[in-house]
Amino acid sequence: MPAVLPPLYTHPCIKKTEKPIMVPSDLPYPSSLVFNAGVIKHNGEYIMIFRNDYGTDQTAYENEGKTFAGTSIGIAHSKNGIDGWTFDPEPVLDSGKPGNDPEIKRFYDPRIVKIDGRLLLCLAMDTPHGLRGAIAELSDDLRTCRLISASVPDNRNMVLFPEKIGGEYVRLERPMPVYSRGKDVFDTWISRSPDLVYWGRSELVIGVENVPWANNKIGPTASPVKTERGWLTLIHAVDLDTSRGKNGWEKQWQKRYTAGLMLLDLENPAKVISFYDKPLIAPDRPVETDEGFRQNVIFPCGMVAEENGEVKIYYGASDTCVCLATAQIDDLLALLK
Ligand code: BMA
Repeated sequence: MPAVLPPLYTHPCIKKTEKPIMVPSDLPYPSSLVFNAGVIKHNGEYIMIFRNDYGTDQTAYENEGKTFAGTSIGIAHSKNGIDGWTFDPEPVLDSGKPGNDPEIKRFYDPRIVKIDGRLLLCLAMDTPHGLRGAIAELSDDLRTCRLISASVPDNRNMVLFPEKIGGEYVRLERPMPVYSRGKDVFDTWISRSPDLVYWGRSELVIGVENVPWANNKIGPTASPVKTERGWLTLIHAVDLDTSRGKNGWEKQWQKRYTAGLMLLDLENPAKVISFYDKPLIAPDRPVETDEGFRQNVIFPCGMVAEENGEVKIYYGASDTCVCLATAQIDDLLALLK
């Protein structure tokens, strides 16, 4: 893998909407960055659950070293999943709230599914003792969120399949085995659970070495979409290029985040049936490459299949705003021979 990777581009079957669909100034409470949002259809509307970092701005961050006061998880509603988003008045989770577990410093990167009528979330959690991946349940009125289980460190970037498979809950995840491998080389794994609490029978799904344009880490993104041929599954793929200079607000941001595509076996989703060997979505527009907090980042957390064969892919751009891309499911399947 060369140290400096060439420019990468989004596949033409992906149509990105012209502008971000949500930016920090849209929110009714303080927001510096709004990004990495899970989306689901629920009670006749689209529900977006997003990450909100608040408490600084670019000037204070760059010039005064003033970092974020916190990260919260907020909820927005839309009739068409594209525009007209309205917001619940308060975030549903905020680690700074009185009464919260002091061990949990922040929640982020929510992904949402509905299984047997229950709204289930995967969340990343930072604690002083390591990064943990959590499973939580959102109440039907979307007002409260109950933690069901959390992994040992270091594991996060989890995503649940949208239904039980063989009677079990199944999740993709990206553990971070730094100690044994000496550097960031993180792969995508799968685990299963009878009850969302006890997770096991873990298996490797795909390693970084299988993704030609990544040299750093790969992991889950949005909940997979079921098709007749298999689970249509996006991954995030990261390349690190130490020759990259200041890239966004941060002085030392040298990574690029893209999304890839694979098909997993319907009954045994540990099995990769097909993998598309080029990026599906890459940061290739100014909002993704030249503006924002961490440039060269696109990070999908939501994928909604429509009855007309379209899929909506919601992704964070530059860790700063929420963008939307669409594709025809048949076009995506055609990439997976
Ligand atoms: C990942 C997560 C994401 C973020 C990405 C790029 O490790 O923290 O929330 O979008 O890094 O900064």
